[in-house]
Amino acid sequence: RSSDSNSSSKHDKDHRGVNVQVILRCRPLSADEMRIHTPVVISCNENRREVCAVQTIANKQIDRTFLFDKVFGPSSQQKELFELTVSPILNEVLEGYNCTIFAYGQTGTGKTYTMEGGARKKNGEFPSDAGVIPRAVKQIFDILEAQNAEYSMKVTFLELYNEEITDLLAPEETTKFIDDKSKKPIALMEDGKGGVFVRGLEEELVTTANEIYKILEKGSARRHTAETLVNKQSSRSHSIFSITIHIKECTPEGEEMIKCGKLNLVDLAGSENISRSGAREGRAREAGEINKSLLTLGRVINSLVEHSGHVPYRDSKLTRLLRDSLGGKTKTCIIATISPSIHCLEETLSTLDYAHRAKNIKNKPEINQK
Ligand code: ADP
Ligand code: ZZD
Repeated sequence: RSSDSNSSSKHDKDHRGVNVQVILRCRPLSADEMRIHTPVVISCNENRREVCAVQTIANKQIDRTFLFDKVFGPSSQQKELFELTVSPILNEVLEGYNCTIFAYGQTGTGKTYTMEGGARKKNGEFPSDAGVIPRAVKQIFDILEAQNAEYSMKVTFLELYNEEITDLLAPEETTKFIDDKSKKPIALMEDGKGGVFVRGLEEELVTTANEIYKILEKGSARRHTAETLVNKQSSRSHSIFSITIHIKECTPEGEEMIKCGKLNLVDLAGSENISRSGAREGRAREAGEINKSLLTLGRVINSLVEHSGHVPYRDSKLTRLLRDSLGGKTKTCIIATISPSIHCLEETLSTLDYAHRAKNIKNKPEINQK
């Protein structure tokens, strides 16, 4: 067993940082893919945390194996992924850390299934295929209520498409018109402490899980309306849902203390236009499909793992927004999603390479305390 960052002492962590956690999830073949007997080229070994891709070139079989922090095979359930990877992160948020969970992968591999999951049931029941976001919301409230904690919570929900931020929670009247001038101006502002904030972004104070579900419903509806206006927007847009929690606590000396934790849940645009080396020239570029934010994310990851000095955070809105999650004070987890199908092999190898490289990013998490 290699020495993982989580086996090092607290002292070591302070000095060397904590690696970004990288989780790999492979979806099952769809019913259609099964019906036409689509060949499977991926095998997952959850116990060994390995994923193996089998590539046949000129009749030669080449196996490539990748090791991750956790691996979830095609039959993994939503609950299992949540309990093993997200639940521990929520405890850290409640201790006052900022944490970010990204979903990265080709369109159709399960990013949205993983982050959101199945739709809410009409009878108000919690869906068994609910994803990370609704489960995280439920668990945060369950814990806070069990602790009888004094807290306040606010959420934001935004979408980034073509370097433009849309506030999915903006009051109705400001987004009713497609006309740009009638849109509420949203701007990224430097906060003077090396961070950025989104000026004009709606922050909703919430007190129950149900309120958040209603907000997600509102935000989702808006996102889906936009989707019909801009063809296939969703696969090219990034969405960020954030929850900020302030918890009041008393020290053993009876002093009052405020801990503040933030959870960012990020569903990235489909990675299919980004090649292993970064930019994909040719077809995607000609089609104007280069996603500046996704490209810059790749370049930021590269420069962080290669320690190449300048990190190009400022080159895109996504990397400006999530700067602290990439080499900063936030704890970060990337869930990379892949398909088992032979037809996706090239993109799958690209995702496996990308995700595997991201394991080398180190952050320096700090508790926010006042
Ligand atoms: P993406 O967001 O990456 O484009 P989706 O989340 O829309 O992909 O997933 C594509 C399809 O595959 C959906 O029909 C989804 O329900 C299904 N799917 C994805 N991952 C899984 C999984 N782990 N188990 C079962 N079905 C899945
Ligand atoms: N993936 C589903 C949304 C869809 O695209 O319809 S599931 C969860 C996180 C972020 C946004 C939406 C949701 C989702 C939902 C479903 C239907 C209406 C609103 C929101 C959801 C699922 C279970 C519990 C809460 C929210």
